[in-house]
Amino acid sequence: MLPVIALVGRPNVGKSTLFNRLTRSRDALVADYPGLTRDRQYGFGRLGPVPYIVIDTGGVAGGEEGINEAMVEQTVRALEEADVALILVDAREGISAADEHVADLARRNGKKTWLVVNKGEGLDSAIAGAEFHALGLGEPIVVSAAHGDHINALMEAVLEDYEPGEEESVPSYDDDEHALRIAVVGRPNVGKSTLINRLIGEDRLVVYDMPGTTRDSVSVPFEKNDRKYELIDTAGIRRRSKVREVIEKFSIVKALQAIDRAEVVIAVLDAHEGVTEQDVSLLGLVLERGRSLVIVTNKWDGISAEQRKQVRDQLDRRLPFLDFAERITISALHGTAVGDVLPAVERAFKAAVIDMPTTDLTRELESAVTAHPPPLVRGRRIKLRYAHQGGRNPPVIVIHGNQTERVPDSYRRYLINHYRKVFKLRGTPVRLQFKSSDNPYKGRRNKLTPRQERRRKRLMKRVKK
Ligand SMILES: Nc1nc2c(ncn2[C@@H]2O[C@H](COP(=O)(O)OP(=O)(O)OP(=O)(O)O)[C@@H](O)[C@H]2O)c(=O)[nH]1
Ligand SMILES: [Mg+2]
Repeated sequence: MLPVIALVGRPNVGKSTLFNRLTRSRDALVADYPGLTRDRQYGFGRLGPVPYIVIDTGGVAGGEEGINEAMVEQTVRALEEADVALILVDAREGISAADEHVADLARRNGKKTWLVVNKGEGLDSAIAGAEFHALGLGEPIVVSAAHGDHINALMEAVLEDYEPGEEESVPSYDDDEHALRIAVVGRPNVGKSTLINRLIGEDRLVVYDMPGTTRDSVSVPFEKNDRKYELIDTAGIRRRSKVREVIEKFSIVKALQAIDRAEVVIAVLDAHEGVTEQDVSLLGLVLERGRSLVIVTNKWDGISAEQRKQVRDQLDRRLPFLDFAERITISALHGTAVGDVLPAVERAFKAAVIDMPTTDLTRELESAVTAHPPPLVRGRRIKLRYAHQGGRNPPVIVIHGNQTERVPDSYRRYLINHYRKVFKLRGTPVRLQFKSSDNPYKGRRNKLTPRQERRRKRLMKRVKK
């Protein structure tokens, strides 16, 4: 499971600025998707070898007088969900009553905490940090979220005890031995458990106990048509026999852990409720994590033709950034169209793990460019020369050329859509990366990546023993 890091602190200390920096690595490629909300409180991140989940708190008004009730509540909730808390304070303003209040909350929570002194650019760390010892939260670490100073060192310390992320091994589509991991996510009561029971088959009753904490999810292995699957259920179902009405507690963190583990995500919406704010942010996070996706709208029975049209319109309007995903309307209760779900999952997975030969990618680049050339920038035309595949699940297409940093978003989208059409990339996000060959030595450094650095350290340790 990914470590969960909460950013807490009084208003205006720079929590959101740090959040953006910590999630940027994952976020960078999301620019190609219009309509995706950027105002997030949860995010995936990875700066060094250990991937993580970050929670931003605040954005709630709290005045001079300290922090208000809503902030306290948000802080406490984030602390509960997190493994580690970063407590932010402001180097320029010194300790305030609100800082002491936050420190108190964190201490009471008992999780591992780090004291982060932000806005420290241009300051001497020892001097800037000194007064914050008084908070009793250990050694202050002075950083600048806005400028990026000491952020890597901070995260290295914070994540030291956690396992580096495994090299993601992407199975091939035809691998019969591989159990395809599917996360079923959605708000409480949208019908996730009913859908899961339907998918697995009526004859098999899903019996498992309530997971220990709200953060655990349960995995349900099953086989269908000679294919192995593992359903990751975030609903927290209880024994059906004992509890008819399932009471769920919605935990975004739990959904994120499941999304991280899965290869394909089934996002379940409720036709009666339409697309809610929570659905939009959860779906944005599926995209951010680069997972292939099937959108299932449940409870399609018993709603009028007019309501159906409304829900369809809402999907178009609110989720333009997910136009690549197949949409299925079902009734999990009656079983209507449930049979369409797994085939759509299969298609999404197939697209996500596709192999695209360099010759085909380059040929298609040429044909796209011929049909509709990239714009002139400062009198020079952007040149796109060749393309190759840079990753799978989701597919990454790397395009080499000149002035590629100037390719407008609209042109990126045009290229993505072209590739989508040609390679039938339905159901999966597609990422474009540009590499400029204006100066082949630019940005190349004789420096180990954090991963290599870590490996080197490990080896050295072993040698010394
Ligand atoms: N000088 C300096 N300013 C910073 C730094 N980090 C953030 N800021 C500024 O501080 C202000 C508040 O930053 P936010 O990231 O919105 O702070 P926040 O803690 O999320 O605030 P709330 O969500 O309202 O509680 C903004 O004007 C930022 O540009 C930094 O490292 N140095
Ligand atoms: Mg904020």
